[in-house]
Amino acid sequence: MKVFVLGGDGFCGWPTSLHLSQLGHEVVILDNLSRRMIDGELGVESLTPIRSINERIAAWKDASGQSIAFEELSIGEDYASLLRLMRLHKPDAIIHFAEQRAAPYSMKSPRHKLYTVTNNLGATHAVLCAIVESGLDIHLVHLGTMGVYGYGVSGMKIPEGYLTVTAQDGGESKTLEILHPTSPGSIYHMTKAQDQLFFQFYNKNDGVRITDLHQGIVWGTQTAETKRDERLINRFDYDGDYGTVLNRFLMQAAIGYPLTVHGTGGQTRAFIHIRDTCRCIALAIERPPKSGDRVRILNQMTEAHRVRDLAKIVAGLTGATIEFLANPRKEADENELSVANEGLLSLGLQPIRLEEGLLSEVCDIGRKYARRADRAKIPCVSLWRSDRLDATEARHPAPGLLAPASGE
Ligand code: USQ
Repeated sequence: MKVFVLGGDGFCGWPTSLHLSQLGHEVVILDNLSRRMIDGELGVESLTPIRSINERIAAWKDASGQSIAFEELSIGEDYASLLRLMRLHKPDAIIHFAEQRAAPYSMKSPRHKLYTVTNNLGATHAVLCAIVESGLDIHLVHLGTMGVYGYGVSGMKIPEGYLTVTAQDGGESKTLEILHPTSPGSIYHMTKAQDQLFFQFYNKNDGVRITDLHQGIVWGTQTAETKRDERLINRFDYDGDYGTVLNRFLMQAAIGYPLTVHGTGGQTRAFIHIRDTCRCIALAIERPPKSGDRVRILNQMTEAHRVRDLAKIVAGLTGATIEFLANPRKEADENELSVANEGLLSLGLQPIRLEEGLLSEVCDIGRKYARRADRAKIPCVSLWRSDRLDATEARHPAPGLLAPASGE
C-alpha cells in the first residue's frame, strides 16, 4: 500500500514509518518538524541523539534498501499542498499523528492552549476536507487517546467507542448506540475528544473510512527497525512536559534521580509498548473498515497500571528511591480503570507485556545517554491551575519539587 504518515518524524510516527516500510508499504512522511522546534522552545533535547530527518531517511535506505519520501508541510496551514500531494501520490491510507501530543505542554499558558487547539483541530479538519476534495477512497487512521474519557470512576468497562443506551420516550423505551461520553482532563485531551466529532461528521456525510485508535501511554523507545543503525534511533522524552510516566521513571532510575510520583500515585492508566503501537497501526491499515462502515474505534492499550505500582516495580529493579510530589495536574488521586481491547486482539495483536527485560532495556538507554540528561528539565512545572500549590510550597519549592510555571 501507499501510506502517508503525517507527523512521521515524531516519537510514534518515526518507528511506525520504518515498520510500515519494512513490511513493504510505500511510505511518504509529511511533517513540519514542529516537535524539534518545541525542543528548542523548552531548551531540552531528546535523551537519545536523534538525527535530522534527512539523515534518518538516508540511514534507512542504507540499512534496508527501502526509500521513504519526506515532505515538509504544516498540515493545518497549507491545505493546497496537502491536496496536491494526495492527488499526486494517491495514498491508500493516511496515518494521522500530526498533533501536539503533550498534556502538560498544552496546559502551560494561554498561548500553549491556543496553539494546541489551533494546530490539532486544524490538522484533523484539513486532512478530512482534503480526502473528500481529492475524491480518493483513502482510509484515515488517527492516533486518538484513552484520555478522551478522563480518568474518573466510571464504574464500568470502557467500551471501544460506542455505548448502548436506553432512553425513555413517553411510555416507550428506545435503544441507541452513541459515542461514549468524553471528559477530557487537559486541553490536549480535549482536542482529541473534538476530533471524534469531525470523524463522525465526515463519515456520515461523505462516507470517509476512518479508524480512530484510542491509545494509552506509550513506553519503551526502540523497535526492531530503529535498532538497526544508531542513526535510526527513536526519540526519548524525559522532560516535565513531554516525558511520559514510565519512561521518565526508568530514565530517572538510570541517572540516580528520585522517581517523581505525582500525588499518591493512585492514578491508574492504560499502557502500550512502542513496538505494539507500530504493530497496531499495521494491523489497522491492512484490515481497513469497509465502505459504509461507521467510524471504527479501537482501544489501543495492552495493560493498565497504577503509577505508584510502576514506581515500586522500577525501584525494585534498580534500587531507585521514590519521591511523592504535590500533583501539578487536576486529576483524581485514585481511579480504577477497566478497558475493552478485543478489537485489536481480534485483528491479530499479540501484546507485549511489561516485563523485566524490556524495562531494563529502557534503563540501559537511560544509562547509555545519561551524560545528555539535563536534570533541571525533569520537574513538571506546568500547572493545571495557578492556585494548585499552597503559597508556602510555591514560594519555597523543595529541591526537585514543583516550581510555579514560568510566565509568558
Ligand atoms: N505522572 C507522575 N509522575 C511523572 C509524570 C506523570 O506521577 O513524573 C502521572 C501523571 O500525573 C498522570 C500519569 O502519570 O497521572 C500519566 O502521565 P503521562 O505524562 O505519562 O501521560 P499523559 O499526560 O496522560 O499523556 C500521555 C501522552 C499522550 C497520550 C496519553 C495517553 O503524552 O499523548 O494521549 O499519554 S492516556 O494517558 O491514556 O490519555
